[in-house]
Parts: sequence; structure tokens; C-alpha cells
Amino acid sequence: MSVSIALAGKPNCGKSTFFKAATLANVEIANYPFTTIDANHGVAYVRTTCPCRELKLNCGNCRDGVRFVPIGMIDVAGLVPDAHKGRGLGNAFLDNLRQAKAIIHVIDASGGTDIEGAPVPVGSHNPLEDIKFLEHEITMWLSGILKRNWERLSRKVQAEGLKLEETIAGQLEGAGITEAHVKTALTRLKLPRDKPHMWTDEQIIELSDMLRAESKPLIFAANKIDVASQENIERLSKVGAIPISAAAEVALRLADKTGAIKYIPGDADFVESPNLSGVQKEALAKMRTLMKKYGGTGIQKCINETVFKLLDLIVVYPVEDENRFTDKKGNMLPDAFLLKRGSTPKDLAFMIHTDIGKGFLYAVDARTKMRLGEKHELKNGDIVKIVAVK
Ligand SMILES: Nc1nc2c(ncn2[C@@H]2O[C@H](COP(=O)(O)OP(=O)(O)OP(=O)(O)O)[C@@H](O)[C@H]2O)c(=O)[nH]1
Ligand SMILES: [Mg+2]
Repeated sequence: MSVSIALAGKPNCGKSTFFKAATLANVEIANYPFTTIDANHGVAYVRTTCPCRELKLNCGNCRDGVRFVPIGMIDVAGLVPDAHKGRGLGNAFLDNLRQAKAIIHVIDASGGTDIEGAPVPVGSHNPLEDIKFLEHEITMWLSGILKRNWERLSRKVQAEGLKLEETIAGQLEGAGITEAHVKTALTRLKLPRDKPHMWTDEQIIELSDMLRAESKPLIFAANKIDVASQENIERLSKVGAIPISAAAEVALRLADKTGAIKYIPGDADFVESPNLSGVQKEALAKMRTLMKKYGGTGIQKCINETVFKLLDLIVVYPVEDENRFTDKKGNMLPDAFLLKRGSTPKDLAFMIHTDIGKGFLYAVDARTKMRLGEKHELKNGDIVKIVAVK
């Protein structure tokens, strides 16, 4: 999987429900803290417009012109304040955030769970209190890793002239931090580069915080809007949270699966089948009201914002026959790749296969049949044939 995003937050906020809604995997969900202990890994989808309709074709790989591109999703155990000091389940599971390129911080907007995730009467906990601690815990986790061998490493940098960026990135490699991340952070922070062994704890934490923000950007999802007060939803929206109901999305996707309704994830409405029972209709009517108010359940919106805004990725469709938009077997628009904006056809070639990347000659834009050189910048929705030496 090219990109993975993680669901994180305090216990009992609805991470596994979000995960189930996005992946339809059967995972444990319950109203008490630490239901999830081992992380769940699954495949979720980012929603985009399939190019086939505009080409007056029907590719067979989309749903009514709506294309779903797979990404990895990780549902981790709940995190409580001071987890980095071993509270709650401690910070071993923070390791599950390693592969994540971004984080959706799920917040219980209903105020029905305290800071540790224990159930309390709805509205009695202020969800704004849950906003900050997650970033802090991740920062402290990173600074913990960095500090582990800091004395020795920083002296080595000085004595042996090792590259500072490389040394720090090496130490944090497991957390998905690259030399480029370190370089950006060091430049911004203006830390005294020649004397790393003199850095204070605060400076190491400052660096860790910047590295976290660079390597694991995060958005807020205000969950349980079906029971949350309007006041709480507004408070959280003000700080940029996306209002969501993971439970509603699970219900809708399951109803779609059984054929009770037709619902395309991310739509603001659904179509009911005839012959539904009164109870079903009533439940659906409630969901419809909620969806009308917020433009949907918010789950797909969270995934899309994470992938397209936070990570700034684009979707590109490689094909082998640029006239039919197919692979060798005749499958139309068989694959969709997520690439960083600014990627070139050669980057795409390397993503398909190292050999194709190495043998890259040129690419063809399947829409215009124009040749694209290796420096050409790809756009979202491009359909591209790669020509490489065999
Ligand atoms: N009303 C409402 N309840 C929800 C929603 N999403 C989740 N819940 C409930 O919140 C409780 C916790 O859900 P989980 O998905 O298990 O939460 P979690 O964050 O994975 O919890 P841990 O694994 O313990 O950290 C369950 O009782 C869910 O049914 C929602 O959108 N609305
Ligand atoms: Mg869980």
C-alpha cells in the first residue's frame, strides 16, 4: 500500500467504529476504554471522479463514475495523557503509528467520555480538552527515541564529522522520519548545529515537535455528532474539526451492502429500496436529517481531506494501451496511483516497478497522445502510458 493513515485519539472516542465504516472489517467496538489493544490494519478508500465518464466510457472499475482508490488504514489503541510515561497502555502502541503518513485524530464530540475514555453522562466532558494532548504525546514519544542515544550520537557527530541530519533521521527512521524532514526542521529552528551535545531537553523536544508536524500531519474529526450538543460541535468546528458520525456511516454502508439502500460513500444522501420496514425507515430518516445538515456523515470527507489536502496527493491512472485506456488484458483504467503533487512520469514509472523506472524512456498522455518528458509535472486525473526499455 502506497499511503497509510492512522486513526488515533483517546480510548472510546470511536476509532474502531470509524475503521469499520471505512474498511467494513469486523473489529471489536464497545463502550469502554481499551477495547482495541493490537492495532487493526485494513484497506480504506479515497473518493475521486473516475475519468471514464468524461471519456464517454464505462470502465467497470468505478461506481457510477465515482472511483475509490485504496489506501492503508491503521486503527490504534486509545491513548491517554502521559502515555509516553507509561500511563494507560503506555507508548508501545505508538509504534503502530510508524507507517502512518498522516493522522486522523478522532474526538468524542458528545462529551460522553472523560479524558481517559471512561463513560460519563453525555455533555459532562469538554471535548476541547482532548484536542492538544495527542500531539504532545507523539512529540514526547519521538523525543524519547531521540534522547535514548543522544549523548553518544551527538559526540560522534562532532568527533567524526557525521552529518547531523543523517544521524537524527537514522535514529528516528522507525518512526517514518526522513533526512528531508530533519533538514526542514533544523533550518526552521535555527538550533546550534555545531554543538548537538549541548542541546537542552527543551531544544530536543522542540525539534521533535517540528518533526512530528512535518512527518505526521493531523486533522481533527469530531465524532458522535448524532448525540453531541450543537454547542460542542460548533466549538470543535471552530478549531477546524470535521463533524462526523462513524456509527451512521457503518449503518449506511451495511444497509447498502444488504441492498436495503443505495449509498455511495461520501454522498450526502441515499436511495431507499421499496419494502423497508417502519423501523428501518425511521432509522434512515434520522440519518438523512443528520446528513442533510452536514453534507454527509463526514467519514469520506475526513479521508479525502487527509489524502488530498493534508498530504497533497494526486491520482494518476497508468495504462498500457493509450488508445483504449487499458492494460494488456483489456481492463480499462485498471489502476489508480496516489502520488505527491509535483511528481513526474518517471516517479510514476518507479512506483509501478523499479525496472520500469530504470528503463524509463518517455510517457504518453493518453488523452492528448502527447509525449511527456521525464521532467513533466503530472496532474490529478492524468491517464499515462509509460514507455520503457525492456
Ligand atoms: N452515538 C454514537 N456512538 C458512537 C459513534 N461512533 C462510535 N460510537 C460508540 O462509541 C463507543 C466506542 O467506540 P469504539 O469504536 O470501540 O471506540 P475506540 O476509540 O476504538 O475505543 P478503544 O479501542 O477502546 O480505544 C462504542 O459504544 C460505539 O458504539 C457515533 O458516531 N455515534
Ligand atoms: Mg478501538
